[in-house]
Amino acid sequence: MSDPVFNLINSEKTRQQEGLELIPSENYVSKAVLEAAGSVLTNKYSEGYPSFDGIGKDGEFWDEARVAEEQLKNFRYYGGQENIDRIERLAISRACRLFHADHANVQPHSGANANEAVYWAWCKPGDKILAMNLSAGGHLTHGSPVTRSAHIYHFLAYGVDASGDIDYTALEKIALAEKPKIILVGYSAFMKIPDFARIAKLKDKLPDTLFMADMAHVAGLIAGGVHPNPLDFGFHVMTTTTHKTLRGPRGGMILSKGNVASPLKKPEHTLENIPILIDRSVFPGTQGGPLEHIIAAKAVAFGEALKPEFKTYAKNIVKNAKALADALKQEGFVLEGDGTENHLVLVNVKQSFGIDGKFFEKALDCVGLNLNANAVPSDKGAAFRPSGVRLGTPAITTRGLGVAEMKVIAHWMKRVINICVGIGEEARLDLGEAEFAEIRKEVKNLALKFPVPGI
Ligand code: DSN
Repeated sequence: MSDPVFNLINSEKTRQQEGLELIPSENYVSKAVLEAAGSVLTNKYSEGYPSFDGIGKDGEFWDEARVAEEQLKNFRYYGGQENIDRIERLAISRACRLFHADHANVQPHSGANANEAVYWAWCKPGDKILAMNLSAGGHLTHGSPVTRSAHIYHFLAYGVDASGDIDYTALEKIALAEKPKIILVGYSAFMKIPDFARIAKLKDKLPDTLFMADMAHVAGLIAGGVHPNPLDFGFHVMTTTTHKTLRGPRGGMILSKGNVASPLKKPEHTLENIPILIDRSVFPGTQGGPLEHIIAAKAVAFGEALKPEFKTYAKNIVKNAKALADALKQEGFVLEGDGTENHLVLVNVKQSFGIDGKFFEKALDCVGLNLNANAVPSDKGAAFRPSGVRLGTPAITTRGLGVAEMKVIAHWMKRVINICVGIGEEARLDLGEAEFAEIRKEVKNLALKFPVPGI
């Protein structure tokens, strides 16, 4: 193909093969997921939903007669859905099985869209939502003033304590005083396992509050059985992306507990009806046509996550993250929370070596190690010059790297720090060119021993 876009895609393939992806929210999908995402399903409009009576239980195993019967009951605005409906039902039923949900909406284009759809399903403008502070590890869509949601709803924030864990006392105090419509648990830069049982205890005193968990980062760990599932502790709703630890295509999803029924009939506004309220909020509330090629790729990824080998994968992600954390500490890096219980490590580079996170991120790019600069809880503002970097093991574990390689990575990172200290500032990165090139060669040699799947 002559379009220069394809040259750039090939260059990106090379970049992925020759470097190591340490961004904790990225992963490498299988060839099957890639094929589904690049399929002819992109040609199809299918606003609406397939019928889904009983889908969480046996949707995957319907016989032809049942499929034909259900086909007459779909809620689509376009014809020609006989294949699309079956694919979307498969995605829904596999997602329900993976996460013990009564219902799954697999249409959100992203995690941000999924979160907004839940807010819109349960809240009115001005309602209160209690979520984690961005600087403490929360996500932009959890109330950052730069988002649309922050202009619609009234966000309240909790943070972390000195140990780096959730400040549960503050969370409970604010929740009981303010009675928010949503309490949101779930983070983008947090290394501990939330105490879902403790938070869900608040349900007795807050009967009109929706308990929501944004599990985008750890969904694959939940699916793999190495992280608790908030839905098992009485949370009503769980949102996630599908491309992080879950290792599917880029996209979002909403899982919920409650009544599952036709989204055509306006349901009563109750917590039991949250699955139906969510369906109406995704479409037509906040999105148009679903991306059925991506939904097909989600279905394929969920099928992969249901296999026993995914449990081994999830276990290895955590094992590698702990090994990486230990190795970084050995090299003198100061870690927020002093380590990790999941897939992610947050390093306070400023406190460790007097270097800011952005400078270190750019220097690591020079050697083919990719991670991202990130705020740490003690940072005040400074979103573009944070003190930390965030890294994790989902992608490198997919490639097959193990504990021994974690030590090698930590040592490369320390060598890059030494170069940075010598250079003194990001504007002079070119001064380290020769030393960076030497490390880059070592990174490439190791990376090529662990091929990227799907390429
Ligand atoms: N942008 C994602 C992350 O990197 O954590 C969250 O949406």
